[in-house]
Parts: sequence; C-alpha cells; structure tokens
Amino acid sequence: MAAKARSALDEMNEGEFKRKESTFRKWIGKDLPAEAGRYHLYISYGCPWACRCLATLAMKGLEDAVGVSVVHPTWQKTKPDDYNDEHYGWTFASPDDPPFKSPNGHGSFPPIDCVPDNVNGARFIRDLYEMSNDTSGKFTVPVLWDKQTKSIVNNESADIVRMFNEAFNEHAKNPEVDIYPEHLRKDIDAVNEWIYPNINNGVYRCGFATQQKPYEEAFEQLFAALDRCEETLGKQRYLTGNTLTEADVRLFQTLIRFDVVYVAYFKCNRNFIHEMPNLRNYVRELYSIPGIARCVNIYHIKTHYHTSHPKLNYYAIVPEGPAEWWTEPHDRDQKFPSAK
Ligand SMILES: N[C@@H](CCC(=O)N[C@@H](CS)C(=O)NCC(=O)O)C(=O)O
Repeated sequence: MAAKARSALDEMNEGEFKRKESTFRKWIGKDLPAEAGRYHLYISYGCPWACRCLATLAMKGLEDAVGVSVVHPTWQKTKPDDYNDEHYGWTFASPDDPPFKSPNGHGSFPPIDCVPDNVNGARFIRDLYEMSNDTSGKFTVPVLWDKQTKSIVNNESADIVRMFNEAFNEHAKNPEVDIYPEHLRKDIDAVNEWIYPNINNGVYRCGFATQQKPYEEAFEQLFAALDRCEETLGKQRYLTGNTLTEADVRLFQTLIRFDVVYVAYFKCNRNFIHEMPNLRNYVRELYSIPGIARCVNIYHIKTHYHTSHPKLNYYAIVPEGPAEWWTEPHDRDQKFPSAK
C-alpha cells in the first residue's frame, strides 16, 4: 500500500515542527540544459519559498523563458473521489471557476489571480509529484517542471533561486542582475544560515508548534534574530553590505507576511515589523523594486494561511488588517547614500 500522503501539519516531533528536506534536486546548467520554453514554475503567491523563486525570475526578466502557474490559495481535498485519502493540498483554478470553500466547508474564496496548469492540465500539485513517481509527499510548492522529461526537476526553492540567477542568462532580459555574486557568497551563505532556521522557518516553528516549550523556544530565537537584523540594517543598507542579494530576497518574503499573518496567526506577537524602524524602511525599499513588488499578492497571502488549516482557524475567517504600510516611501537612500 502507498504511504499516507503528508502535509506540513504532519511534520511534528514532540510538539516541534520539523520541515522535511526537498526530494527533487536536479540542477539546470549541470544535469539539464538551460533551454528557453522547456521549464515551468508552479507557485503559490501565499508561499514564501515559492515567492522567492518568482521574485528572482521577475528580477532577472525570465518571464518569456520560464512559464508560471499559480495555484488557488485555499487547500482542497486532493483525491476528491477517495473517501479514505485525507490529504488536502494545492489546487489549480481558473479565474472563472466558482469560489472555493475551506477544507471543512467554511467561507467562500474566489480564484482571483490564479493561473491554471496549461502544461499538464493537472488539477492538483499532488498530480505533478505522482507523475514524477512520488506518491507520499509532501506535495509542496515551488515545483520546477521539465516539459521534455515530464517530471519534476527541483522542488527546493533555495536551488531554484540560484538556478534562475545563474543558468538562464542567455534568455534573461536583465542578465546583469546577480543576487548571488561571487565575492559575497560566503557572507550570503553565513546570513542564510541563521535567518533560515530562526526567521524564515522560525515563524512556522512558532505557528505549527503543538506544545508550549518548542513554541517559546522558537519565539525567542525568532525575535532575537529579528533584533539582529534590525541592528545590522541600522548600520548598512542590505544584509551583506551595500548590495542587494539573495539573502535580502529571502528575508523579505517573511517580513512582508509578518504583520499580515504571522503576528496573530502564528503567535509571533512580541511586536509588528512596522514597529522596527530599520526593518520597516528596508521592507518599503524592497517593495519599491518592481520585480519584487509584482510577486506580493496580499489576497493570496492572507487567504492561504487563514483558510487552509482548519485545525488552526476552524471558521476560516480572514483578518481585515493591517493598513498597507509597506507601500509608503522609505528612507534608505538618505540613510545610505553611497549604497545602490
Ligand atoms: N523546502 C521547500 C519548502 C516548501 C514548502 O514547505 N512549501 C509549502 C508552502 S509554504 C507547501 O507547499 N506545503 C504543502 C504542504 O504542507 O502540504 C522549499 O523551500 O522549496
């Protein structure tokens, strides 16, 4: 019998959330050629991991080389005809489809800005994993798909960001953009090393904890790391100095979701990001970059988290606030006039 299909809410170890390693790790530029039109990226605008890939794609100007599909923000039953299969996950929709309900039947969430799978005609992200011989999951986004071999190339956002940054320059509108430059690689890797567990994944460790102690530990580590970012960004424009890099693109995805979702939904409530002046202005600056702003969809962000996990939000009520402070002007040019 096939193993039970998993999702993030099953990845618990004594009350602590432990994220599973990604399973598909082929590399375009090494294992496969970087051909235009051959690969397709499947994302959710709700997902911070998927959005760092989309932001890199947009910043490099790869829209004509790599196609993109966008799932509905609300998880649905992925084997609707199989009573015994209890998996809920990412589902495709066309903008003219009727609204979805939450997994336990609450609310009404229209498929605004969804882009169906015009490559495989799949109904669920799970279908793509099963076509690639993974039947037990988890069935995560992002997924980078190879149309030629009809299988998943890679489902690890950290890899996909780097492939988009370096492998497709010949097809990129902005090949000069380099968010992982050779001379900063060591520094970027060092920053990612503490930001990933404590902040990017740290908010999930708070939100998905099922016991008090692991939640408190994650909470403490999260805000200690945010304080460290606040201090660093008071002294320099970006995380590794004067140049915007992958480390910033990765941190931004968590910061833009923080006041909207994580403060309340994941119980990350020591303070809002907009109460930390350097982080507030840093988010505003990154949001003013068109390739980054284009990947921020607040409807999908709010709707995904609040409507997909009935255990955490039974009635799928989506909070109204906060006001969109990140669209306001920033002070980073005046504060760091020599950085670009
Ligand atoms: N290691 C993956 C993690 C991706 C991930 O966890 N994605 C979440 C959405 S934010 C997902 O698709 N979860 C599906 C599930 O839990 O069933 C990456 O960074 O690419």
